[in-house]
Amino acid sequence: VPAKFASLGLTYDDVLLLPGSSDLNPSEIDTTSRLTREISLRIPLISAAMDTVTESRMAIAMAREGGIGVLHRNLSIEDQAYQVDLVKRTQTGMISNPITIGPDATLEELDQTCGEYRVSGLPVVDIDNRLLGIITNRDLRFTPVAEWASTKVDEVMTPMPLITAPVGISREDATAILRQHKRERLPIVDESGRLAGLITVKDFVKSEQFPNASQDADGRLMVGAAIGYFGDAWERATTLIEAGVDVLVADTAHGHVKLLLDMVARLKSDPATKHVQVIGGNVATRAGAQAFVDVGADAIKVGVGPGSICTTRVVTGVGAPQVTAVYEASLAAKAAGVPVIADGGLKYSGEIAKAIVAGADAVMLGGLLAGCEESPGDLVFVNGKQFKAYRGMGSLGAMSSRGKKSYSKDRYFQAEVTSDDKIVPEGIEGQVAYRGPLSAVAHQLIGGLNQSMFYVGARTIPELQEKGQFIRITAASLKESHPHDVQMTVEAPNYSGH
Ligand code: RVP
Repeated sequence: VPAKFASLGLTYDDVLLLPGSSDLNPSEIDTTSRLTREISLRIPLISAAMDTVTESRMAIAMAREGGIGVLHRNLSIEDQAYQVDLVKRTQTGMISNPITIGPDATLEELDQTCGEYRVSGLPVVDIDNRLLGIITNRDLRFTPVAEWASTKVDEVMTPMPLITAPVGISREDATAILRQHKRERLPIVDESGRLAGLITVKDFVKSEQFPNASQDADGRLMVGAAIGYFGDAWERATTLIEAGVDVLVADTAHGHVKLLLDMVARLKSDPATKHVQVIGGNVATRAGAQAFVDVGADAIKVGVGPGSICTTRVVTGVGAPQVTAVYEASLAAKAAGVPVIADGGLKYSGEIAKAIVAGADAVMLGGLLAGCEESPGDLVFVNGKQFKAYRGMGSLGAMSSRGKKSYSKDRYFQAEVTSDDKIVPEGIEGQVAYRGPLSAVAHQLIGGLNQSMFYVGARTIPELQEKGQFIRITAASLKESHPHDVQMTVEAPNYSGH
């Protein structure tokens, strides 16, 4: 019989990391870490699967920085798959199935498609995908906008013959051709004249600009997407896989549940799905983590109740303080070589290192990223200050049909509740300060982690996990840790009070 009282649970504010002897040069520090059994990231940050945090823009920005975004699932299967597609088409060495347009489309339709995919030109192909020409901003310049609805693409496109390249051309050769002919786009064409891909200058520039980017084997940005376990969950998972998702993330408040474990087991054994990485969760105990190890999960996500917008612990009385929960889960996961993700509850950059020392390989962030330019939702002005909305996926707003249909109620086991006044929320709706572009926010978070590693004397994340030692602290120490006995006059980019 397990003991009625487990031992004391600790969380981020209960501990500090002891400084360790260091013979490092800060520039040697490497934050590369494992996201799953098969995927590594240059920075161990994941944006949360929440409808005020991660849609395609955030996922693109996260992957460019070297982390990854998990697309939320409070939207239809098609819409979520479309978001995956938007990420997979961004910044690539070569786009293998470029967006194209037919010769009979109007310039108005062209303009719409270009806007939707944020591109400035498209290859023109016939029904058999044979390349007929290319149309870009430049070709549109001499047609007044008033005539766009009545002008066909093939009237103004630049027709074949174009400068093209054969399938399999190297990156260097492609760059040389683009440079020699001063072109921005190089269509890749097979022997029968069919369009097989597209290489653009913009993509090359982007890959130089984002040296840490998280890329798949074809050089495309990596992306994760949230799935459930209920109703059409299998269809969602397989549709996302078809769209090219790299990681499926079980997205539920309580993962230690048979239906979900069965789903992970099926995803990891079905020949059509088992190549995709699957993250199981959320759990907060060693037994919960062990259950996901046993069904073959590629990583385990930990966190029941630590989230800044979460009320699960007060509404249900269930949860476990996050540092202890991560440590307990890691005892099961590490023995099996499965990475652990600490999800929720991080308020400051210093807690990334605390999570890692407790046994995490990466952290998932909601509130710390919800204020970014790239998160969904508009800026709100309150008393001259800028904010962005941030809400729990278990909040009334996210689970009710207010606004639009909720697809993710099963995260809180309420899939079958149809009337809004019968919903039992486990989260709140709020707002966080606007923080500007993700690149600046990520810079501060990773800058903090680099300093943690230097102070502990760890060159790599595995070294940090091994060398890092906690000291338990008191409420008086916590007070000492924060600025005290002074009135703050200027907010720092990584600290605005507590
Ligand atoms: P935080 O980073 O502290 O804002 O927490 C984000 C995490 O909180 C999410 O990744 C998710 O696990 C959890 N969450 C999301 N919605 C809710 C809720 O409504 N209770 N909780």
